[in-house]
Amino acid sequence: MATLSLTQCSLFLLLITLAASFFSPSSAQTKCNIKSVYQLGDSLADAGNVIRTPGATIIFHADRSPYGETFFRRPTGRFSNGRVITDFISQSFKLSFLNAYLDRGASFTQGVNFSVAGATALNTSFWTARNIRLPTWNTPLSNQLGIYPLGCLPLYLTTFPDNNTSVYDQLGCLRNFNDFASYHNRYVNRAMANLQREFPNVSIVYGDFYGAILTLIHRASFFGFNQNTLLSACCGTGG
Ligand SMILES: *[C@@H]1O[C@H](CO)[C@@H](O)[C@H](O)[C@H]1NC(C)=O
Ligand SMILES: *[C@@H]1O[C@H](CO)[C@@H](O)[C@H](O)[C@H]1NC(C)=O
Ligand SMILES: *[C@@H]1O[C@H](CO)[C@@H](O)[C@H](O)[C@H]1NC(C)=O
Ligand SMILES: *[C@@H]1O[C@H](CO)[C@@H](O)[C@H](O)[C@H]1NC(C)=O
Ligand SMILES: CC(=O)N[C@H]1CO[C@H](CO)[C@@H](O)[C@@H]1O
Repeated sequence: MATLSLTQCSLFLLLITLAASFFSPSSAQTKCNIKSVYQLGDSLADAGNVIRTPGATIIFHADRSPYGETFFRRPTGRFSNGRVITDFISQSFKLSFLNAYLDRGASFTQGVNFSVAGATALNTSFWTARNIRLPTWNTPLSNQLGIYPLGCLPLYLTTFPDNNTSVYDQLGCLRNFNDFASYHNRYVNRAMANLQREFPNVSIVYGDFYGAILTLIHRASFFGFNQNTLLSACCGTGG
């Protein structure tokens, strides 16, 4: 992987973290100035790759309003009304926002954003061998990526409704999907431990999105969310 031939002061994010405070005091942030950030991921961190992938905007609409309306004031391909978490990390290191790697002519001197919405951890041949069809624009990442509690997402709650109340946990999330996400994330942690052994001089950070989102749902009022509409989407698919 080309991204691993990094200098000591590059940050290699397999995932995105909720805040710079996730970094321990002994981390790269305090030892040296971070000069660049390399991001891999999916729609949680996509800064404009999928909208540059031919055909993808038929399903992924981050090229249009209301995406981007509160910060960039225009859609940038981020799956957010404003910045994605990588943008906050870059800002905290006083770096410019990461450019999408498909953005021809953009500057990559401070790192690059490889995240693509809908990315799969396994490559396309894995799926076709099992007769599972993916969209032709699917962008596989050879890396394992952590995922959030899928069973709490409005999209999944809407797509897989169930009259059997015991399939939901006390938060109203679908248990099976969350168990599956936890299982996946356990393997991500193992893979990252191996990667860290292989590249001892690179800071590899695991952002625990799963735990962070569960905390957010548990303490919704504290974070300023309305408990009653927490698991509903404002618009679009699900809710
Ligand atoms: C897909 O992944 C498998 C397993 O990691 C690997 O053996 C294979 O070479 C990869 N195929 C492509 C087309 O990258
Ligand atoms: C749930 O129950 C309602 C009313 O009995 C029924 O119309 C609906 O199809 C059921 N939904 C599912 C997902 O089983
Ligand atoms: C409801 O779901 C639980 C947990 O998945 C399952 O054990 C139980 O058999 C289901 N009940 C019915 C009536 O389908
Ligand atoms: C890691 O950094 C140390 C100190 O700069 C250096 O001695 C060592 O060779 C480096 N190891 C690798 C694998 O690059
Ligand atoms: C704000 C900024 O400079 N970020 C860039 C990140 O990538 C997107 C997509 O390439 C660009 O539109 C932004 O300009």
